[in-house]
Amino acid sequence: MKEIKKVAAIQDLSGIGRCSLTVIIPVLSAMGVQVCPVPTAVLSAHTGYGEFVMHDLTDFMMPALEHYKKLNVGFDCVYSGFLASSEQIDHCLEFFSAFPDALKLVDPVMGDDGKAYATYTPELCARMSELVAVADIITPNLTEAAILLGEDYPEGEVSEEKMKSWLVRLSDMGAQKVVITSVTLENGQMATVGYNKANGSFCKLSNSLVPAHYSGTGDMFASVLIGSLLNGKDLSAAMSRAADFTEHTLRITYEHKRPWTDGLMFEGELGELVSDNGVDRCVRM
Ligand code: PXL
Repeated sequence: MKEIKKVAAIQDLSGIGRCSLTVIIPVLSAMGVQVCPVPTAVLSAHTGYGEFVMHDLTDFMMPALEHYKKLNVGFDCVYSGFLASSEQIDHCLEFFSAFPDALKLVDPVMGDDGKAYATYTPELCARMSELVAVADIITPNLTEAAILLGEDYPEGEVSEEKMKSWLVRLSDMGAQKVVITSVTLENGQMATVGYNKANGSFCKLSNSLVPAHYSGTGDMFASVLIGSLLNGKDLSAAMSRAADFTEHTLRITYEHKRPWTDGLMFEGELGELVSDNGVDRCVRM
């Protein structure tokens, strides 16, 4: 029997509006990967609803880690995402250092469409670079990449040259592999761009634009990326699989005219993730 890989997912649990753990658990399970949630907060609904109830679980994280150490559990990947307080940065750092052999993926969740999320304080955003410094791979969207680099959010189309320079600068902050999502390149298509410092290669992937935005899209992308990497794909093949499945679910959601807060209608599509198919469509930049 194939070995089942384990991911510690340091993320929130939001009851309504598919994002974070309600996306990560089903997606990675469909890809044959076990998710061990380390909830950072429990919310009635994600912060995009404007009104929500949130229970911060900062005090839960270290006792949970101590328990895992006592149990001697190993993780193949430690994946951090939505955090509820700047103290949780310290706790994530403890998780990363407790499992040195695990793939360290930091999704520096902070905002989208040029704006920070409601609960993200300037202090929390400033400290996100501490996680980026210890990561193997990071997956910011364009907004988060701009925040990490202290740049203005680029409205409209951006040049490949600018994205290459941002990828290198982000990688200089720590991670060997950097992927930036939600980039509009000069051809007007929705692009994902990646950099692998180990061999100095850049790649890009274009997807046709779905003219809408939905919550949890970044969580979908990062989950499929992790599942693909843990199933043995390389960075460009994993980016392709993640971007193509994300586009597929975006399109279905758009056709059903769902409100953006509902997130992606992926449940009927999970079967597509079970088989290990997908074509590497990345091209060199
Ligand atoms: O998908 C990012 C995300 C995760 N978790 C919560 C959020 C958001 C974005 O709004 O509010 C609670």
